[in-house]
Amino acid sequence: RSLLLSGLAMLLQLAAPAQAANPLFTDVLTADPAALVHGDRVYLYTGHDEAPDNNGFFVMHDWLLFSSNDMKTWQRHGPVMKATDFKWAKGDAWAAHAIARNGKFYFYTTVRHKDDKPGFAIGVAVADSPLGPFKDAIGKALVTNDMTTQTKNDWDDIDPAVFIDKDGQAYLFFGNVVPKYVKLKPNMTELDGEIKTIDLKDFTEAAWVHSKGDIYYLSYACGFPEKICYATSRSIDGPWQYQGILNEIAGNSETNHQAIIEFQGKSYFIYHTGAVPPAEGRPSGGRFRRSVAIDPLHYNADGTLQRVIMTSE
Ligand code: FUB
Repeated sequence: RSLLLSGLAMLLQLAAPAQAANPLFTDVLTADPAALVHGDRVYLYTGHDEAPDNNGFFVMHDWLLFSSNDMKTWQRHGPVMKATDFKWAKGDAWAAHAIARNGKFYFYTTVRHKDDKPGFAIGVAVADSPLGPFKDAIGKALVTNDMTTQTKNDWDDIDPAVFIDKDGQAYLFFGNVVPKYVKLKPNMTELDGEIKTIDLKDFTEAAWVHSKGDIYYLSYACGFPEKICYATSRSIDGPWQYQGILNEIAGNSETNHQAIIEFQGKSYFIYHTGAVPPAEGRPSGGRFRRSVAIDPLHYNADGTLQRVIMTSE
């Protein structure tokens, strides 16, 4: 296909809203969803899997954005940022999370740090609009690997999830194997105090915190291959009570990664799956070729969550 035709096809895709069925998008591979409800729209930020078939690892350069006012029709906005926009990072646009504050939009990301600090780090970028473009807010990592933690795990600073509590205090949750959290200063770009670890059963990665009523929910990828588990607490500082599995292994992707939102009175569980069958002109899914899916989330009267089973719609 000529460059001109490819360019034209891309423009048409950006212009044409997609009608959602699971998985949401089949012509572009999306992973690690993070959704932001702002005004009357949902902004869905995703990672972008570009690994060819049978590749042995992730190939992820940038983050994509989709938005919707009904959770069915999705407008495509294209990439909002790439990992190397952080000058101190060398690539790997892994899981990210966007949040609104102070009339601005903060985008917390997982990226691989340049070789002076090997391993993953968390960056923070800022924009005046949820559509971006996002720019590095501080010119260095917000959380970086110093290899002095007890686990000596150079993936330990991944998968940021920010939560703003009712009193206005913001928290950054993150981690791989060992879940951690830390307060953020009101400017959202500096840590406030020490990083604490959390006692959570079977934690692998992909923390996400939300609240409903008086209950805090901490959902996360557990075990490997990953399921999504969750725990609840009456305080953001824990202790967290394990509540079980929320979503089973997602197709053949081996990882799973969730976002939980409430929009127009309904709750949604947004995650990724590798279960995209091959089709004409469409890449098949897999461990490093994932696709975002959305299903309704239902609460029981006692505040526990009903298990989410992937549907085809
Ligand atoms: O997409 C790369 C990594 O895989 C994410 O950071 C993890 O949560 C897992 O989904």
